[in-house]
Amino acid sequence: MRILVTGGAGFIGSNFILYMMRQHPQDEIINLDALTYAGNLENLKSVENEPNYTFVHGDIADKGKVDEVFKGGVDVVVNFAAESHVDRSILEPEAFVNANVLGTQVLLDAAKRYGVTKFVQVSTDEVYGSLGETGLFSETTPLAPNSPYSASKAGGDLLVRAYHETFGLPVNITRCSNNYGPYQFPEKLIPLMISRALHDESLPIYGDGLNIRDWLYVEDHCSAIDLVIRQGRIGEVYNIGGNNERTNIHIVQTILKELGKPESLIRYVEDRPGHDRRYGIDPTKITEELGWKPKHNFETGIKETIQWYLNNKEWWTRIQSGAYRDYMAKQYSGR
Ligand code: NAD
Ligand code: TDX
Repeated sequence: MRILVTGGAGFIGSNFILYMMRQHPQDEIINLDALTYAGNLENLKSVENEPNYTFVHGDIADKGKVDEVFKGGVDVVVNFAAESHVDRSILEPEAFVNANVLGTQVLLDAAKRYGVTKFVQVSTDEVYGSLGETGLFSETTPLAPNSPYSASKAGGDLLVRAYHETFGLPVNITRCSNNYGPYQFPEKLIPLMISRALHDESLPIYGDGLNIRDWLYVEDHCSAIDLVIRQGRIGEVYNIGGNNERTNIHIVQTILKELGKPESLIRYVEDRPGHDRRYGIDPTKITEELGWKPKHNFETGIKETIQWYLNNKEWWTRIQSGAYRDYMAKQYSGR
């Protein structure tokens, strides 16, 4: 099987490529990535010379480049490529529409023209909006995105649905909860707080810190996508989550405790505009239909992740370049 992985140099995409090359060494992987600020080929050093791995530098919204890749032969597409950070989408929404909506459409169109056995759209629980104190997101929960990021992901998802209904493209959409683990860019909650705490910098918590996210170790997300590629029923949506709801303040306190740093580093700052209160995934469908089960529990997964960031300081200090510092100044000025 020749699998086109888009966005394979990012956090989940690179974990996915490493996972797939371990699990299915007979498959070929083509990684198409634009190498935005979030893309880092260092994550894939261990496989870059493998004969069944190819990297192509390009934008999924670039028709010519996408055509070139499909001409080489593609059986399955797994679309991770996206602008992925909610705060950046509030500062500059345009890039999100280009990558997440237009980029998805260009890929779908190539998949339709060349023919594929499966197109998997890697989406997010954020397209469902926000939950109150009770209830969980199921696959039939109406889409109600609240940020430019989640709206652009929902736009991509709806195009995937339309290419299935209109053109019969064999698709699946997966909607996963918040991921954590190695290689996550230090703008996202967990690596941001680890890296700042290690430098004894203040830890900015938006609002009252009681917003809830449902956390899943990245490798468990990868195993779910692998199952969906092979066994997912055509045209279906699968929610992915491990029933690990935690408040943001709990996450930050856990990190401080593990690092032996004081809670006095915590700063409550102005809330994120449109901040979703709670996410929670009902994973019954993927569990019962495909037999998926997460392997990592949160308590050990978070400790392993903190240890990874401690062991790989060079990885994240190299990333904290000029562009990262400019973003941090914009995002947290006045907060
Ligand atoms: P990330 O920001 O770490 O990586 C995104 C990757 O996509 C980068 O390598 C970047 O260079 C690449 N990219 C961006 N725009 C591109 C374009 N136009 N063409 C080609 N490549 C492009 O993101 P992530 O956290 O790894 O998320 C991957 C996917 O999973 C996204 O689609 C995201 O919406 C989805 N998702 C993420 C989470 C999470 O918790 N991180 C949860 C659920 C779903
Ligand atoms: O400095 C911060 N302070 C803070 O309180 C940051 C960066 C975040 N937060 C809060 C906001 C959220 O409630 O922590 C929570 C998690 O924030 P993020 O790490 O930015 O993730 P989130 O907004 O939940 O979105 C993530 O999960 C779903 C990914 O970034 C998305 O790509 C994915 O779709």
